[in-house]
Amino acid sequence: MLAFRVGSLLSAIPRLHGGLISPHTLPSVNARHVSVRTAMTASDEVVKAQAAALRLLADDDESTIFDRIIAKDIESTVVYEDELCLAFRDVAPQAPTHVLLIPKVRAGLTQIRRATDDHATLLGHMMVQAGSIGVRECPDGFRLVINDGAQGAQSVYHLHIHILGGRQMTWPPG
Ligand code: TR5
Repeated sequence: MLAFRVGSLLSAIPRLHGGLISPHTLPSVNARHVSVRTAMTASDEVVKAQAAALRLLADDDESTIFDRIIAKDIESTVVYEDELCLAFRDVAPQAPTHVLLIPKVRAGLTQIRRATDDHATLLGHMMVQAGSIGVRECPDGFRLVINDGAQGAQSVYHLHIHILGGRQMTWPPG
């Protein structure tokens, strides 16, 4: 039942593209917000709808240090923030620029391997933002990394994209 409701909502959400859209293209769950719609962009509205939908997804795993960073209980150097995601500087940088981009609502995404179709809009949004942050911080190029599991050297079980740059990256990675 829950999966059906969330799936229906997400399939009704238009793709993120940043332009203005008609209120009629938005999910009916937002009907009571009609009065503020005219002042909002499509991405504002879609991002809010996606954040609400993500909050309905199960997330039974233990919270992590990133929840405390999101809640601002622990200080971090934030470089980007919106309704869906937060980017902050890694405390132990592996390159001159090392930013972590995380979803504000984990929604079961302890690891990228747990991604489902319900996360597709969030993950697309995060990739777009990772590219924007990367080019802003490292105009000469950068690397995006997602570690998964023990052999992937994952240490924090809240999905995050590493944005690394500011020096020549080598290949293959270690
Ligand atoms: O190893 P994975 O891919 O899981 O990456 C986790 C990243 O979180 C590492 O690069 C850590 O350096 C980073 N990390 C861990 C903590 C932390 C952090 N970045 C910013 N601020 C942090 N605080 C306050 N505490 C951490 N334990």
